[in-house]
Amino acid sequence: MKLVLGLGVTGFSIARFLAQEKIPFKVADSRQQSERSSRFSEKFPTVEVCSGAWDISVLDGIDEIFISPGIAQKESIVVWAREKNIEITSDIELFSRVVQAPVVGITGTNGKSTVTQLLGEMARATGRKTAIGGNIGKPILDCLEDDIDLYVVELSSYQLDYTKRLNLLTGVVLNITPDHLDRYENFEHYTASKLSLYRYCQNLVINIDEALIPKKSSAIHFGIDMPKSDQDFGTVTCHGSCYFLKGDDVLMGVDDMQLIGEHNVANILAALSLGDQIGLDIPSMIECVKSFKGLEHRLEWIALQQGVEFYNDSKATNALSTVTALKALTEKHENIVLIAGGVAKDESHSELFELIDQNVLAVVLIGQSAVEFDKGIHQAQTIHAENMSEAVSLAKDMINNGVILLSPACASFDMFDNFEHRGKAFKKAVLDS
Ligand code: UMA
Ligand code: ADP
Repeated sequence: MKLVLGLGVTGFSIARFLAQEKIPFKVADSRQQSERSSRFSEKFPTVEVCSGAWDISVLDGIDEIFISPGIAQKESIVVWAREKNIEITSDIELFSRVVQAPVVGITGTNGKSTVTQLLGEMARATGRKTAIGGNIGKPILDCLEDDIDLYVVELSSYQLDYTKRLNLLTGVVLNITPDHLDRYENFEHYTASKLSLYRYCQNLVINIDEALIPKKSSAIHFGIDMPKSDQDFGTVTCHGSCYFLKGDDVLMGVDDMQLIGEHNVANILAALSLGDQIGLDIPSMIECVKSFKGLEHRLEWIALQQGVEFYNDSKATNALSTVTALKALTEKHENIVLIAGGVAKDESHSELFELIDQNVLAVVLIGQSAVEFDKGIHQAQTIHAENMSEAVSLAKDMINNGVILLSPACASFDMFDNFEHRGKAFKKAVLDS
């Protein structure tokens, strides 16, 4: 008998897969979620559902566990399963056991979803039937179809931690900076988790600017500077204009991309490198880059109202992503009001606070971290808001022209269901006001 742990979207996708394959299983979820459990029981009336605090007896007769990525390794159910030598498997590994078409894997601390979506769209533009899934939102088992030519899969470190076998045609670790340290003993463990992706790759794409990633001569390298070999991707600045390059060949001007910020230059270089490695043609990829507007909630332009532009960067759930957003916007704007705060990660905020003090007029603070953030910000004006509509209204009072940016540098679950909910609340507050 198999056990599915977690009744989120991953758990449902595993259950659908096992039911279709007629493999007997039961499910367990340690957080009381009557709505989800009853929805599950409606769909799978004969499957046993164990809800509530983990109980070791749930492991009786189990030979393999399929686990959701949100369940930490320190959870007692995982510890007991390991003591009993029960195999623990991710949905990613289950997918890799049955998938026929080539798979590309993308991980990293930041930029995963952007690169995954862009590469997927590039592959579609060249006529390949492409599935885009994984940590980006759609569980990869739900993407399985017979006639797919290519799977582009975003992989989180949580998913990699429960994966022992996987076959990737190519893959990339975009970057590694401290994140999710509540789930890891230390930064080295988190780094090792990210780097484990390369174990499964037949070909490699490597960010040459990322010191923590070992370089390999057989890989395609990308980085912000001039490429070092003909197969590598980079950029060059000439007479004040910057260009994307493959080797010495100019591909397009950086100003021709719709996305903003140097981080997105790196993301595009990563997607081009992966696409080139799997044989996508460069002109089609370039057309795709020129029209790619990015994903919702990632430095998403919302509106221009009376000289003020509004950007939604709700996906910025750590300090570095807000630093990145501020750097991208200060390239073009002098007046910035930032809305930030929520559940802060266990990380250093000193670079963020320094950048805020140098480049931001005022910060509207929301959520649990508001008081702590206020203590760290010295030059920029700070003000506290109880909810998103108050935050937007206070921000508008502080600026006549420039940018109002939601980029919280924090997780959202003190005030919202998730970052999408937070971003939508921001957009509603902007567009309703
Ligand atoms: N659960 C328990 N006990 C626990 C923890 C969770 O029973 O100790 C149960 C919850 O009650 C819930 C279920 O597990 O019913 C939730 O499982 P989950 O947290 O693994 O979430 P899913 O809904 O399956 O979504 C997961 C990813 N979530 C996480 O990794 C936390 C989604 O990434 C991903 O899109 C989805 O699978 C499809 O692959 C989200 C995410 O925040 C967006 N990812 C992190 C990130 O990007 O930083 C890694
Ligand atoms: P992920 O899926 O890894 O969370 P996203 O593509 O969703 O990444 O982007 C989330 C946020 O991370 C963006 O809003 C941006 O602020 C930041 N970001 C994106 N790409 C990069 C990058 N290459 N380097 C640093 N920060 C980035």
